[in-house]
Formats: sequence, C-alpha cells, structure tokens
Amino acid sequence: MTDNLFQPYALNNTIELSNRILMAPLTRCMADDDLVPTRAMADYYGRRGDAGLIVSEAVIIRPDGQGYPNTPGLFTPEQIRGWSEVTAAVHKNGGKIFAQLWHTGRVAHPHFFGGGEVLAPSAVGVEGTVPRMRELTYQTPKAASHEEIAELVKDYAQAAANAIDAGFDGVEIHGANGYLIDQFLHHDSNRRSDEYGGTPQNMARFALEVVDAVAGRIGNDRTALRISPGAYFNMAGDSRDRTVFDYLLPELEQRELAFLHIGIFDDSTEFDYLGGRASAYVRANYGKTLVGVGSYSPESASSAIDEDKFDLIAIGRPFIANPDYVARVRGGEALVPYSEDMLATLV
Ligand code: FNR
Ligand code: 8K6
Repeated sequence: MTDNLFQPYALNNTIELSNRILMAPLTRCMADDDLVPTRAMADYYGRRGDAGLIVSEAVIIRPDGQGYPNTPGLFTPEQIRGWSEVTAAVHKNGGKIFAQLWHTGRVAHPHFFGGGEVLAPSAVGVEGTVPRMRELTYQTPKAASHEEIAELVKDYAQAAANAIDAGFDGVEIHGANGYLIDQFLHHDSNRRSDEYGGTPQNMARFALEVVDAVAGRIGNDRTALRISPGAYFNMAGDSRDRTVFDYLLPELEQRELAFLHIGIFDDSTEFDYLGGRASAYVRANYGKTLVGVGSYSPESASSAIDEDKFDLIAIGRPFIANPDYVARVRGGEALVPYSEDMLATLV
C-alpha cells in the first residue's frame, strides 16, 4: 500500500503539492553550449509534471560555478528564457518546479569558464579528474576573500530572482554533496580561522547568509535547502562536523523554509558521527518539513513516511527510467529498472 504518497501536502500558505512525491534534482549535462535549457529538456520535465514537485537538475549561478559539461545556468537572459519554456511545460501539465541553485566551489574546473581561479573556503583541492572529461585534473582552489564571499552571496540571490522571472515556483539552494556551501560546513574543506571557519557558528555563516539573501529576495516560503550532514561525495567526513550541523539545524528551523532536503544516494548509509542515518539525525534536530531521499522504492518510502521519518520523498534514478513514475505507482504497475546507459538520452 502506497496510498499515503498520494495525499496532498501544503508546504506553507503559498504552495500546496498534489502528492508527496518529489522528482529529485538530477544533473543530465544536456544544456546547449551556452548553458541554455533546450526544447528536449522542456519536454522531459513536462512529462514528469504529475510529481508533487520537481526539483530541477542543479543550475549554476555564475560561470565559475561550473564543474561538469553542459550543465545549465541561470545568469543570462537566454538561460532565463530557456528555463521559462521548461516551467511553462511543467505548469501546463499541472505540475510545480523549483530550481536547484548550484556553485560547485572546489569541484569547478576553469576549462568550463575560460580559465581563472577556482574559489572555495580554503586552498584544499579534491583529488582526481572531472567525470566524463577525465583529461581534466582538479586544481587547488583559492580561499575566497571576504569580498568574494559577499559577491557569491549576492549572486545566489540574483539567480533566485532570475528563477522567479523564469517562472519557477521557488528554489532549492544546493548545500549538499560536497559543493561550495557544503565545503564551508565540513572540516575537510574548511580550514579557515576568520569568521567563516573554526567554530560551528562561523562554519555555518556562509550557508545562513545565502539562505537569508535568497529568502530576503524571493520569500522564505519559496526557499528550500538541501544539505549533506554525512559527508559521502567529493568530501571526507570528520567527527567535528556534527557540531556544525547541531548549530545549523535549529537556525534553519527558525527561518520557516519551504522544506529541508537531505542529499544522499542511499539513506541506509550510517555515519558514526551522526549516530546513524543522516535522515534520522536531521529529523531529531529539525522540526519542520523534511524531504527524504536515497534508494527508496515506493513501498519503503511509503513506510518511512508512515513511521514519520520524513514528510515527503524525493525519487531520483527511478524517475530517469520512468517518466510516468507517479502514474505507474498509483496504478500499481511495475517500474522500469534504472541503468546507467539511460543517462545518454532524455526520455
Ligand atoms: C544525482 N543527484 C543530484 N543531487 C543534487 O542535489 N543535484 C544534482 O544535480 C544531482 N544530480 C544527479 C545526477 C544523477 C545522474 C544521479 C544518479 C544523481 C542525487 C539525486 O538527487 C538523489 O539524491 C540520488 O539519486 C538518490 O536518490 P535515488 O536515485 O536513489 O532515488
Ligand atoms: C550533482 C552533479 C553530479 C553530476 C554528475 C552526474 C552524477 C552521476 C552520479 C554519480 C554517482 C556518485 C555516487 C556516489 C555515491 C557514494 C556512495 C557512498
């Protein structure tokens, strides 16, 4: 029984979802060479309009945020126009869509933005090479100055305003998966000793400044955040990270965001320093709407919601394999299994 997935859910007085299934943000690297969303992308998202809410693939807020080929942007008039076709296609099919706002920080590569510096909290690089472009080795980033941090905060807020201009219903700030905001929140990547590092308050400062700037620009009711308290991607965990999130979560709760979303691939992963699963840790420290994710089936998601582990479920890979995921689950039909070769085309 998965009936509870089909209950409507009010995020707040502004936004009501027709069901509890979110399409998770899924990078597809299919924008054109100016990072403009294409007609094929509008059709792809439009086909998934029966999700309670779509969170778009991660969208870069400015050129030096790019770390993968052909990831879309939201900083030029053409990109805003391209996204307005996507949001129109989703709305035409009765759906809602948030833009996921992204800066990759130290995971950026100058190959994508004509050379120059890679900005991060500290001059600590990631090992290895860019996925899909293995000839590109990651470079050591530059620790962002106070002026550069202020500029980044402003650019998140501008991208949020651009998202609203493009017809999005709101934005999810990408604070997860080892990208820029997450780099401030973990000791592995944040070695600063100024007011952006060293203590939980300082390490959480950049995340909260971005949240406040975005909410100030478009409203807290249209602002959501994704976080990864458990480091698992582009990042090494550190037992001291726990105190950063112990401080951050009550601060976020006060801000009355549309929702908080966990960033993880498999929610059965246990983190020593969180005392278990990331979702259980966040649920215990954050009392507002929580979105769970990570290798859930319709049945396991339905049980988790029933057991009050979170309020809404985001589904990723199964949505790539099944554009009609919601209809299939509702009708009790079998799902097409996901496989990595499906990433080559937009179905
Ligand atoms: C992802 N994921 C991801 N997360 C995110 O915050 N922004 C993104 O752009 C992407 N892109 C992305 C691309 C691809 C191809 C995959 C497989 C995953 C993570 C995704 O949102 C989700 O957390 C995981 O896929 C786990 O959920 P499922 O797939 O087990 O339902
Ligand atoms: C968020 C943008 C990612 C863009 C590249 C496509 C991502 C493909 C999925 C990669 C899977 C990585 C999984 C890491 C899981 C670690 C589990 C402990």
